[in-house]
Amino acid sequence: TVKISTKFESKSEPVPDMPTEPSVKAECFFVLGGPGSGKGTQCSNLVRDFNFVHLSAGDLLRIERNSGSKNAKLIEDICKAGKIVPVEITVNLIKDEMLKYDWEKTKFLIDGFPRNQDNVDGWERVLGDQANVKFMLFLDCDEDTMLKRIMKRIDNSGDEKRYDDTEEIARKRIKTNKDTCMPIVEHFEKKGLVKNIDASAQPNEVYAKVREAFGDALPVLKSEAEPIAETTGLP
Ligand code: UP5
Ligand code: MG
Repeated sequence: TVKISTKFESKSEPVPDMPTEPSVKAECFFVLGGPGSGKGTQCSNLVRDFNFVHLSAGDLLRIERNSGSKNAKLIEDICKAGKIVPVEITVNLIKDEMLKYDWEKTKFLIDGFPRNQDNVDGWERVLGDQANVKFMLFLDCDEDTMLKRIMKRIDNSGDEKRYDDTEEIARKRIKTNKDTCMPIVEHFEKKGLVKNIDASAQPNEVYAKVREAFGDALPVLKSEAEPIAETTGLP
């Protein structure tokens, strides 16, 4: 079974050896969009330029699957079916990663989560009191474009291929996106929490719009935070 942190637990007496939970709220941004819409690409751009931490739920699940842990088989089976893994697994992987950083100094990009109502409820249970979700960035892309991009990635990936990157599974992922993820985006949209980006353009054009959507919410530029030391010309 998976250990779930709940609000209920946090009311119990603190256990001396438990790591203390951060006292500040974590500033988070959900990054959603169908398979191949460019979530990973745009988050990488943001991390390259700004002080964000990028947590891809899909990447965390693939690492967990590859670790051979007790949940590995379940994760593999569900991902190969293009379905969504139970939130108890995913949200705890996300939280464990988040706890590695100083929340006072960090802004988190949560890529590919939440994807269904179970995910929304699980986030609320486990991180609802501790995280402040500023908005959801939605990368809007038509399904033909998504599939073409994934097919191209499959062709170019060689030995690095993701185990869920086959045409058949990609089509299932795209269907799940339409059936279960889009209603979640619409739910956030009704609450005025979605920034919608046309993700069908060239990567740099999309990136310009992504930066614009963040506006004042962008953390400091990396070049401002860590000035590059002057080189002496010596090796
Ligand atoms: N590319 C990117 N942008 C482009 C552009 N503007 N123009 C042209 N090409 C562009 O991009 C995909 C490809 O397109 C790349 O080759 C890129 O160069 C090119 P990428 O940035 O990787 O897109 P991304 O949206 O990240 O696509 P990805 O395949 O990662 O999306 P998925 O949503 O399918 O994958 P994810 O890893 O998020 O989830 C995988 C599976 O894990 C899910 O299907 C599900 O089974 C499971 N999962 C859960 O169960 N729960 C979760 O919370 C999360 C995942
Ligand atoms: Mg991705």
